[in-house]
Amino acid sequence: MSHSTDTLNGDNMLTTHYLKDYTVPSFFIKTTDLTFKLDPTKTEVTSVLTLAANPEAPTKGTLFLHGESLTLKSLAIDGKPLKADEYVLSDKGLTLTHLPAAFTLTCVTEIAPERNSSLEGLYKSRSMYCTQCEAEGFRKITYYSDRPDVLSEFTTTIIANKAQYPVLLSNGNLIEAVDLDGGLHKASWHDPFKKPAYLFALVAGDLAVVEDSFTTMSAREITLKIFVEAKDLDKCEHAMASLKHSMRWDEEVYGREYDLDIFMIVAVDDFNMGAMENKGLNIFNTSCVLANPKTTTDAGFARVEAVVAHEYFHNWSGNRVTCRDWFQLSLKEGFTVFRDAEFSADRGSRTVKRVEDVSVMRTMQFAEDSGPMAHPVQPASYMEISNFYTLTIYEKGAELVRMYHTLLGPELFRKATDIYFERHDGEAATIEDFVRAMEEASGRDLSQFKYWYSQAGTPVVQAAGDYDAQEQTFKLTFKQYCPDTPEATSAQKKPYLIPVNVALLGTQGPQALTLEGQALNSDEVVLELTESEQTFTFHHVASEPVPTIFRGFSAPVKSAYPYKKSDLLHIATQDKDGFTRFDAFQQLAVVAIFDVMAAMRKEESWQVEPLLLDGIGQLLADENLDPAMVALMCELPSEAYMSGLSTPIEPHLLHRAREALKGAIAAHYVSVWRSTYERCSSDKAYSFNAQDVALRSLKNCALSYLMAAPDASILNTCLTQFKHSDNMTDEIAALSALVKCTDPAATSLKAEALNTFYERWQNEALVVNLWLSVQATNAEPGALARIKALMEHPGYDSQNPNKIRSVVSMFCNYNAVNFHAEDGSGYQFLADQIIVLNKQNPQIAARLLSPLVKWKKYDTNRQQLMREALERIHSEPELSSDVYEIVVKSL
Ligand code: B3K
Ligand code: ZN
Repeated sequence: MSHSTDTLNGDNMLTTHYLKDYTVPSFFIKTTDLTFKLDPTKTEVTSVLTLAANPEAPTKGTLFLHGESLTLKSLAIDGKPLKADEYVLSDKGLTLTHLPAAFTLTCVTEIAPERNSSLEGLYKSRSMYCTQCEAEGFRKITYYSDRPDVLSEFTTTIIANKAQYPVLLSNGNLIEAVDLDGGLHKASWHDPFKKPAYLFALVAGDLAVVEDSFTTMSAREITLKIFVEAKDLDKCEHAMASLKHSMRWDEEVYGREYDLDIFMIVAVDDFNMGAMENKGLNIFNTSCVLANPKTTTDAGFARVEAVVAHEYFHNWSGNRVTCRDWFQLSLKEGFTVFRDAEFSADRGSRTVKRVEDVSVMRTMQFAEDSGPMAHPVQPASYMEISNFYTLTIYEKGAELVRMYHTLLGPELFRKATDIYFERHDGEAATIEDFVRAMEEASGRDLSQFKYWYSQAGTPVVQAAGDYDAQEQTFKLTFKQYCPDTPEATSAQKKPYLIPVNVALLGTQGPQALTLEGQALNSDEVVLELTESEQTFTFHHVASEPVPTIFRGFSAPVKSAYPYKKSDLLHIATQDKDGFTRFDAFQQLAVVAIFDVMAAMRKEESWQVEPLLLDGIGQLLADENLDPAMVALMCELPSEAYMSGLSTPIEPHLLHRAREALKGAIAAHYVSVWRSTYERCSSDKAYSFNAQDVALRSLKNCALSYLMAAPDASILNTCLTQFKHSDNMTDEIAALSALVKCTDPAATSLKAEALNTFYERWQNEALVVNLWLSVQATNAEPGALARIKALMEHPGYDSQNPNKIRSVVSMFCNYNAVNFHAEDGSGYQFLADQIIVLNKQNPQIAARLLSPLVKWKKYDTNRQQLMREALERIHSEPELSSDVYEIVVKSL
């Protein structure tokens, strides 16, 4: 029985699904036997399901099977064909009634992979077939209980032309491979682990393979294979190494061993997101698996390592223990992001990784959490589940898991994950099951913590300090509230349990702490804030301290403390923790940018905040600091980050102020930037390791400052780096610095460099994407015309999500001055793109909406224009549920 509500969108009925309406499945599917006869327009899918009634289901004898865009050829129960009046077909699926308690259902459907441009279900990417089933793509393959709490044992047989598709893959182990008549061949795969349909995968193509092996902690030998197009064989080494590191790490840190005898990764060009954790057969966007120093940046290498790890870790957090329903999505995604973040932190620089992740939270997740699409980590309802693969589910979800780690400590946290994995192995679990494991391991009652899952919005914590020299006490008072969000007003929200990691900084760094009369063995303490307002008292504080709060971003909140600018510089230079230093320095830089904006608004003269200048000078002078940290701290807060702190957002003023400040800092320290650049340059061959990455990042930071105030010799340095680097990190950094350079002397050099680069890399799709992005984010006037021209360029492909992201998405999200042009041309352009993509690929269309969704944060003129763009999309006749949901919630 469904209690969901329906909304009419043109002729389309759209359903809202509610968490509170969950009902158990009426039948279980014990085995699923699939046979695919592959054909671009007429793929025949035969499914044989053995079904058994669920004794706990309230309704008996009725079964609904999801199915969309399918042609039903035949249907039989226990071998007996069904007549058309013995079932009910709709555009959402198939209903069978009067069913026995156990039976076999045989169903033949026909699908057209070549016409499937949604990249969901079975589709063609160039010359290969592949699948994407999460969340609800399997229903585009055959009629099925396409819900994650129906777990089945799958056997898959694939039949295809052998010359065109020599490689045929599915989940599990290969059980048979034979040649057939007529140039065909067939392969059968069996997956012994029960799984929901969203983890099903099939691949067929002419693929080359890199093979390796891994010996598990119980001495089992696992075959590892990465399948790519032959031309990409030289780009697999890093992913393979990352996979082996991930496998070892999950054994060592979580005690989790791989289970099948083979683990496969396939790279595909056309993919809606990064990658997919299908059991034993992960499918990856080429951008998240291929890496080679010549074609891939350091950021690309890091992404490959993180995504390979993320998908591999899903084998336990997602596959062995899956989700009961999609309201539990963060159970697998938040947890797995936390796992991959810790892995990356262990492999490279922990501080850099934390700074990057917190920037994503503060810049992007906070924006989502304060807009019309704000939703709890465990949403209460959705229309289109594809719209809920969000920063809130993933990144905020990971922060929640991190808070357990902070509150429980590493040992109890590990005890809890052991309980969770062992208790729910082979099951579909809920977020409540996860919390229960945390409670049992720690003996704590975590009921207040659960508000983090049910309340949307970013809590605000205001802190104030009070030093009493007489008593030698320091009182820290915190007040918390959470702003209104679509599902609840601020007044309706309950206070959160918030871990606040605190240290008190004296002149010599963090001090030993005595809290509420009790001496602590540490100079850092995690306070637990549980009330709307709460005070903590530290004793034996000899002199007035500078407190640091939310060290390491111990909770995903917006925090405020009335620091003086000099306090911020003191923390930035004296704290022992890299993240805390970064955080303080960034706050100082934010104030400095706002100061310039204020002066510019009044058309007054301004000067660079002296403490910021002093701080940068100190950072660049101290050669003992980690160069990566120096680079991160010297990089001014991005326009996107600053936008989140402004109401209304003033894109042009912000851009002008930030660029002017950067130019002034550049000019003040020219010779220091120059020597920093020289100090970080080296002739060593490229290697992806934390130390070398750090040096490259500081070198390229220096280059970008130098190019903000260039002379002929600097332009020359930049060109030399562009032409003679042995790696893409340095090559693209030089190209990007040149393209961004506003000096007239750079104008002709830019065009030439862009041409040279394209000529050189035109056959490397991923490198062409970098080339497209550099141009899409070029803030010079006239960007829209350049974007339109780029979209006509042979290097563009309007069907490929990576190209769309590199141009349209980069322009609309990271070229604010042009996208937010006062005449609304940027908004009209985006609306046009979304309208086209709505039909072609609804998931990509919906993702592109995010810059428009933020319309309320701009001035009234822009609000009006952005709203008009949204309304135009809204009035389109056949809106997908993906686009419809976001547009309606935003208006
Ligand atoms: N689980 C997939 C995401 C699927 C998105 C479907 N729209 C990748 C990941 O998070 O690992
Ligand atoms: Zn994931």
